[in-house]
Amino acid sequence: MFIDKEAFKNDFKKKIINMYAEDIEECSPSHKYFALASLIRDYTSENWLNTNKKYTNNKEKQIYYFSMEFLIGRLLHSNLLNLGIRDACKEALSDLKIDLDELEEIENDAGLGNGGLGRLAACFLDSMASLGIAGHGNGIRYTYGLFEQQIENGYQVEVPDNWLKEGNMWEVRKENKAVKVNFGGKVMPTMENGKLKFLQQDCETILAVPYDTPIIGYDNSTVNTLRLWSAEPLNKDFDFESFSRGEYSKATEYKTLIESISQVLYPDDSRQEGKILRLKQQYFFVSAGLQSILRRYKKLGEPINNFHKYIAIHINDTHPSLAVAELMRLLIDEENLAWDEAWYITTNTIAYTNHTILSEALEKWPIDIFKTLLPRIYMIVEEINRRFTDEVRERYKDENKVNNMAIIGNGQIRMAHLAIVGSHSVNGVAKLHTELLKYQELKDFNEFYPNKFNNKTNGITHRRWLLQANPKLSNLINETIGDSWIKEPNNLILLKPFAEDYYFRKKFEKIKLENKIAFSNYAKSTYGMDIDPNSIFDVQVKRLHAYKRQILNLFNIMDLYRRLKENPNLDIVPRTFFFGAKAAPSYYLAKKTIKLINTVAYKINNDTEIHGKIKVFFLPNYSVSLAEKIIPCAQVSEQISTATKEASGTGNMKFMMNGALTLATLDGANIEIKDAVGDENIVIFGIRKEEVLDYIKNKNYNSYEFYNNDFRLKYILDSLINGSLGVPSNEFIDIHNSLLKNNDEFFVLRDFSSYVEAQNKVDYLYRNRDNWNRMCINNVAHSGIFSSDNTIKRYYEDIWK
Ligand code: 26W
Repeated sequence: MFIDKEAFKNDFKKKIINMYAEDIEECSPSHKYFALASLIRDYTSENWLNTNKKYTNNKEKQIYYFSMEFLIGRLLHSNLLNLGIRDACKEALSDLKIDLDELEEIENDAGLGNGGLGRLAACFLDSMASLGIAGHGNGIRYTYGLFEQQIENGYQVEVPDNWLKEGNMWEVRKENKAVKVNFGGKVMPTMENGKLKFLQQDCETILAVPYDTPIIGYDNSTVNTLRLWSAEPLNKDFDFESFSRGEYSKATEYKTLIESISQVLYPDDSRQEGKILRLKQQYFFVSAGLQSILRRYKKLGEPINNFHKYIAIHINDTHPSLAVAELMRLLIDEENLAWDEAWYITTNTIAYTNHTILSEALEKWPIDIFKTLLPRIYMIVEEINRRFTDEVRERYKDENKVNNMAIIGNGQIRMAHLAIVGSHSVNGVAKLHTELLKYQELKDFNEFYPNKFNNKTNGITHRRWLLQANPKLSNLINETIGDSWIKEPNNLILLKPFAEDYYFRKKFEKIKLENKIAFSNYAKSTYGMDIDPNSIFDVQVKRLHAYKRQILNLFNIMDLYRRLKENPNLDIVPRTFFFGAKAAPSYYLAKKTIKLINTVAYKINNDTEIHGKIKVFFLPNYSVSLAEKIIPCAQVSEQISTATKEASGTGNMKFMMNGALTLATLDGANIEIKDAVGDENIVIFGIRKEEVLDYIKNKNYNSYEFYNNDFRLKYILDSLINGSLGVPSNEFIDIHNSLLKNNDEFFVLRDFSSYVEAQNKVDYLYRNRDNWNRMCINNVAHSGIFSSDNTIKRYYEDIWK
């Protein structure tokens, strides 16, 4: 898109007057941000309309990505970049004495996700639009996103994330596109024109109102749509009669109850409790999404039997698996299709991605809850299950197998099984993960459906994670190899020869330092942290979870600290360790881990004896926009999960793309990163999948052995409970227990020694700074294959097309 500077300035001034009746001189920075965002949305409206028209006129196949989470972060910067007008805007605003970077900082993050799964959905939206693929998001417009994390006295405190408080300029409320969603009631079989029909009676009907956000492609005039649904009462804001009687809280009770459906994102990935509201959320957005897709489809004038030829629905983990049953319901009850026809369409429309093998994250719903809330859907799931188990029984004559594979079993509905049976493709998110699904976790299903399973290694949008987050490095790349990599990320490989160029290495090093200085200044002014920009920046930012092993990182730090105390002249390269992580509010051990990190950080950072050689910082409220700040200045990327536990990881890709060295176990996509960059450009440690699986199978791991035989571990674990950390001695007893009495589920003690060695190797490698830079440049050069553009092309070719 082209903008004329003077015209833009006029538009902007007018916008401010129109929105706020203010002159630009008296207008607050926040109003300036909103006016700018609103103006940019105006600029995209025509392309948005045209994209939709084009899709309809060409009857292009539409892809709908169903996800409970879209962790998109901020949009102003990326929208300006994708429109190709950021430089022009920046100049024009600077004429008006406005700093664009400052305005961009005002935007609230759309934090509608927990972690990798939600961020992946956001990267996919960017890639689909940028590749000109007709792909759209379908999800929930949570009034509150993932909680805001504050740290008080070292503990995580959760504060509601009221991200919409000041408004959201990107979204458009489409009341005319609202649909109804039914809960509860009972199902009445009746005969209608000689056909059996299932009427839903006495149900509670609520209104789903869509809010659409434009998803702007990079330099291609494509504008796709992220449609997020909000729950509202059908026909009354509040009960006027109750209000007149003076029963004020009763008058609004109903409204509040309905609205609670889209009130808040469940920040809970640690355990599966009785979360009826979460089931409601799932049905709510799945049903609303499918109804609106069906309505649009019918306008094409194609027969319903061709639905799957024009529509692909992708379900992001099991959370939207109700789509299988809801699409069946719509096709049978509303479109009058027979079961077999409806089943053919449904299974050819839906595809499913699995994101975890951790059993506690595989959703299961108690039958009674499910049946009460969704009686008609339950009938359909029962029928799907009956037909499916008949087939399994027929094939294997083995009741054990039937029970293991059934969709309904042990009083529960297994959402993963529903998703597998109801879709034509099931994919894992990295090679190892897919192997584990095919040959371990979902082995029976892979045997039953030999062609359904496939791998699609995750990716990240290089436009946000390099072009936007690291402008200095992007400029250097542009100067060196041109800017073709922005559309063809694989072209980053053209940088490889420059790893051998001394002057290039120096320039690269300088940019890393500048990024580190910029972050240090930011951290000083925002958190009061004193950071030495010349130390190595060693970063672990991700959800807090035992399998991700923040504890292992911390144990090395505690060991290093012990060594420094014994010998203050110990020769190490100064290092700053950064942590950033939110813990699910109900995940007790994760929260204790945050307290432990902060406790150790306090002790180390205030000990003058070690001359500031190491420092530890916990960055509060890790989010997309914080990731954009810390990743470009990171030098060591901590990817240290227990082998087999991290499905893929995507932070690992973001770090390599910004020239950090990966310190990793052979888990998830780390393996593919290692294969891409070569053994000489990565530091690998820890036990491999075989050993992990052996331990689990033979139940012969004993963490006490490591505790008893390694004085370092003994020292560290004892210090957790002997008061030497300066907190009451029972503060960390449960972490201690998890590692010893409960036998260390994630093999932290087993991998400790290997990890310390790997960390020493990092220190050693860094001393040859020139060669270190060479390794880092190689990482950037090989990162293009991890662009989500590549991932999306594979989804498109193998699954959606
Ligand atoms: C119980 C509901 C539930 C379960 C798990 C909600 C949310 C989750 C997670 C937060 C899911 C998640 O983010 N998984 C991550 O997905 C990424 C994208 O595929 C992978 O890279 C990560 O390895 C995986 O942990």
